Amino acid sequence: MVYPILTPQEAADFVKNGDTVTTSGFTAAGTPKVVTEAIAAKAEYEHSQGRPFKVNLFTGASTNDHVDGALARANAIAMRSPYQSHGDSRKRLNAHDINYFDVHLSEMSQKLRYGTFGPVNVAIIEAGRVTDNGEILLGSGLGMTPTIASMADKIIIELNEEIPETMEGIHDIYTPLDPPYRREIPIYKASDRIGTPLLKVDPKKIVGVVPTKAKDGVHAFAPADETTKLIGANVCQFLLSELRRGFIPPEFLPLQSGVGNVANAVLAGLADSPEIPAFDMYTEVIQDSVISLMAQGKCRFASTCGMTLTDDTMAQVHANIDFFRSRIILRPGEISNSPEVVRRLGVITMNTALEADIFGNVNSTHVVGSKMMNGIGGSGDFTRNAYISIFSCPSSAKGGLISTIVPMVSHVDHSEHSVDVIITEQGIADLRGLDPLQRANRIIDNCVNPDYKDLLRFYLKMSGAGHTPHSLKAALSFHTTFVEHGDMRKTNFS
Ligand code: 0RQ
Repeated sequence: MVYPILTPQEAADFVKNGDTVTTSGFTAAGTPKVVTEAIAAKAEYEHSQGRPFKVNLFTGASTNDHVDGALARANAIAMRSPYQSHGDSRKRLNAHDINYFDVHLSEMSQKLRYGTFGPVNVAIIEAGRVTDNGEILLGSGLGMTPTIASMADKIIIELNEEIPETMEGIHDIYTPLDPPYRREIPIYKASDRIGTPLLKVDPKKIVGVVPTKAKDGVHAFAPADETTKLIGANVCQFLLSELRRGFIPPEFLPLQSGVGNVANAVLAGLADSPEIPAFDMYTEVIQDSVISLMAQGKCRFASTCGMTLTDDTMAQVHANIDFFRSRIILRPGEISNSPEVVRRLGVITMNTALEADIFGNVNSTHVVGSKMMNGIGGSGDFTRNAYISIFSCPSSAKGGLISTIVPMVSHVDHSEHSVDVIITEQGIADLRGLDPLQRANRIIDNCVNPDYKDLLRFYLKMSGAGHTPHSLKAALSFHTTFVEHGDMRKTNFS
């Protein structure tokens, strides 16, 4: 190999204070595992010497403890975008130790290419193989890798022996031209391949290769509990009724599903619904449940940006790679989440809300209006362009102290115009074609936790006139009551 073999520390020496550092991967899948730890150690050393050291960190989506965790703990991040989900980075950005801004995942790569966020100094890319002419076999998540590889001044390769050669052929690397030269992205079904299996980079930019053998280390989800099982069953019941009345065609439509416990339970529910035919997924992340659905023949094909699989499930994929390579495509995030393709394919989208209001606006990101949870991720890319957009969540959180259905959301990520259906363990509110008052009544009747129904009915009655009736004084009373008394049930509108 023509590239120097480096220790993680030697690789970290290429990173300077103020640099913009970017990484491969999407969630923990395909994300670097050792160099960022060494950058964090370097930052801690520099800080101990009284010198500043922070980098801007841009990634495909959330990462892992080695990236967001280590760098946040070392207070080594100046600016961060887009989605993150690590407790340590969440603490830092809510304290403004990190300047965080949230961006739709599909837009991040093009915004970088347009120059919106300045130059890219370093790209750290996990690979299974790199050739002397700069051809790279990538890992289990793509994220923004093609864009950061083309923009970065320096590329550091984490050569991970856990990525088998047989993964070649699963990736589909494609970068659209930028305006005014952009053409359509020629995907007409989830399984269409439009790019190349290997990433080609300028070999002169590769400053070195760091050998590793670390697995993605994805945590298993909690087994579905009664509430998430009921949500899953309600989503399936809704899909089935749409199929029966012919609104979803008999061959079905591609599904997108978010990440997390609720999303996992929904997919498990699909497996248990014999009337729902085998389907394709056009999504950004596949979790263990999708691999089971494929093995059962229920999921025919999945187009995704990352395989966020536990190590055991990843081993199962590697052991049966011919089966899975013909059923999975790994795409860059701007393609897996492309609004153009989502709308063309008629994707049915299923995402999780933190809270929704009685008129159908959804907050996916901010706890009680101000604390960032994770970010909008790809939920906006899919929701806004869906054939049917579904949001689900338990009807209450924190043991009933919080109603997830509120008079007015404390932060808006998805406006009423983009939200078709809300589903909780209580039931289904199909909001399509309803005016705001009708929507409010349907959500209260079908989705609200019994502890909060009377309160919300009272709110609606007291709100008076207008197309979307609100009492501006009382609209955030659920939240202010929670902040003051720790229990939304104590809300008193009078
Ligand atoms: O807190 O962990 O302390 O118990 O929020 O809630 O119900 O376990 O749901 O894990 O699916 O996460 C919206 C955050 C939901 C996620 C969100 C508390 C609750 C719990 C988690 P604990 P659940 P999930 C694909 C698409 C945006 C991005 C997106 C998300 C914790 O789905 O980040 O959709 N979505 N991307 O107790 C205060 C409320 C609450 C609340 C729940 N109203 N107020 N706390 N919680 N509701 C992925 C990518 O883009 C990569």
